[in-house]
Amino acid sequence: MTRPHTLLINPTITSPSSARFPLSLLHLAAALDKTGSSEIIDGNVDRDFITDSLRALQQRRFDAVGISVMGGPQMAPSIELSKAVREHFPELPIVWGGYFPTLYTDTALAAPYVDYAIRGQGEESFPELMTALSNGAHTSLARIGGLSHKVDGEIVHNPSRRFSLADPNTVLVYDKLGDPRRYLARTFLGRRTAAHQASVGCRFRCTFCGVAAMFGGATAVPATTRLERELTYLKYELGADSIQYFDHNFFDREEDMVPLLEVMAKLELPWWCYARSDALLKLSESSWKLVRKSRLRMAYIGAESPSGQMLKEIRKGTRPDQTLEVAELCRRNGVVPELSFMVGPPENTEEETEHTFEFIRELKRINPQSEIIVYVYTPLPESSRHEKDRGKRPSAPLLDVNGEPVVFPRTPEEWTEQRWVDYACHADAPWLTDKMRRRIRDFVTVLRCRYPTAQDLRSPRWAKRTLSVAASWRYSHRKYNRPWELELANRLVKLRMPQVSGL
Ligand code: B12
Ligand code: SF4
Repeated sequence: MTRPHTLLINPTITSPSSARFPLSLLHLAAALDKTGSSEIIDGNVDRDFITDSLRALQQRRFDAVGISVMGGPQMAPSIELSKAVREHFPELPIVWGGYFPTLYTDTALAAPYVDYAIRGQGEESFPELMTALSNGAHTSLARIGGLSHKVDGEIVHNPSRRFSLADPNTVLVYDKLGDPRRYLARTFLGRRTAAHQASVGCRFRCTFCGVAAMFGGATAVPATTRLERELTYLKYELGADSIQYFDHNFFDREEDMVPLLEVMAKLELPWWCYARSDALLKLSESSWKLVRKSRLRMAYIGAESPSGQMLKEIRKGTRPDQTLEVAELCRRNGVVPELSFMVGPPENTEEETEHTFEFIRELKRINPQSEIIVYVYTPLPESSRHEKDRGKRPSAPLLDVNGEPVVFPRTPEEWTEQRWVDYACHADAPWLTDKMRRRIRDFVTVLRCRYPTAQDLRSPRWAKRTLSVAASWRYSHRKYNRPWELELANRLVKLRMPQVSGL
């Protein structure tokens, strides 16, 4: 049996200074290396990643390339890379994995340069696919869970794979990234922040969320030994001084979290995570003690909406009063809550948006340190939801600004159009009028000038202070419209937005 060789590629999505460990590829590499070998090229640090990928393929034998693809700004470079590989190595199989091919499998496979799509987690499906490909055993493809591919021009979806938390039993293969220290970034948390994902998945099924579509309401917590092994390596071998946890929803059941918090309290690395208001409110005082000891600095909480009705419709499972309460709880515990909202929903667009602005003001009164993130509500198409959830509580048909049904792209190329990149980034939606877009932009401009984010380490303090003073009369009198003077000043100072990528 031949040992398959795989080239794993993360197409560029962000700048080298914002690059974090490409955890997807590190996990895949650990799994692939059990039965073969792998190399990683990360387009976030390697700006010539297409040329370098082609060079690697020229110099060494690979059985396939595996490309990690997320909707939004990563689409265009993913297409460019795939086309280049197809042109120069027409026989080489191209495999797409990650959020885009999981949520839009048929769309990914509609492209002539995508041969295989792995839906969901790749640690089991991908090595099985590679073994089948390297042995020419194409008949065994039908048995690979989570695989979608083309048979005689028809797309075939194999059954999904069960959810699992694979432990590679060793520290992730960071050395495959060259010098892993270049991924340690100066952030709000520290001078050398590393990224890590402890638990995987989320047990909630919010209708709009890509995580629910990927995992279908399942979650798994790692063994404490695994967390301790990774953190010890990151702290003592690489010199990391803080951690950004990418867990989809860090605080799950308290009894499961306590052993992890104990490990983290021992290592005392200031941290950031995704969390839910209800989970934080339910945490006992003894667990909060561990949270403080482990130095949680900031928690990203999906507040989504101030409307109880909308929270029910999207199956969020939290209430607006819990959002207000968690802002206060975080204040008492020295944690900055980073609260994200979805404005501009397709129904009651204006009313819901203005209501959200007022609610944000109330949050700022309760805890002025709260960081606020304003997204546009861009639900997933019904076909992208997890198979267990499709058809359950479907949202009303989405209509554009002219009352016509919204038709989602059917090819990867269409997803690179600016309006769809904006949709994937929760920055715009087809039902928004120009007036509404302007209103949202104006509010955000006034808000972020009035309360510059603590994550902005670049702008000088005097500039932030000046902008805050300049914005205060607009903010206090609710005069958000056309803040031309703030836009002008902003162009000079370039304040940063609070965001996952901004950390
Ligand atoms: C780090 C990160 C980023 C980084 C870039 C990551 C990169 N590729 O270099 C940055 C900060 C740039 C980023 C940007 C965006 N992100 Co992002 N990001 C994440 C985050 C926090 C961690 C990703 C990660 O490392 N996961 C850990 C690894 C182990 O899991 P994984 O990536 O899912 O990989 C597994 C599988 O997907 C699969 N797989 C992945 N790749 C491949 C490849 C192959 C070949 C195969 C076979 C399998 C496979 O196997 C892996 C192992 O099981 C996730 C949340 C999360 N926890 O996943 C959000 C997340 C993926 N991002 C998301 C989004 C929406 C975005 C944005 C497009 C929009 C936004 N507003 O945030 C932006 C773009 C914004 C912009 N204007 O640039 C969503 C995706 C949801 C969706 N509907 O698609 C997530 C889930 C966050 C969320 N909760 O909403 N992101
Ligand atoms: S929005 Fe948050 S809580 Fe809801 S499914 Fe997604 S990750 Fe889980």
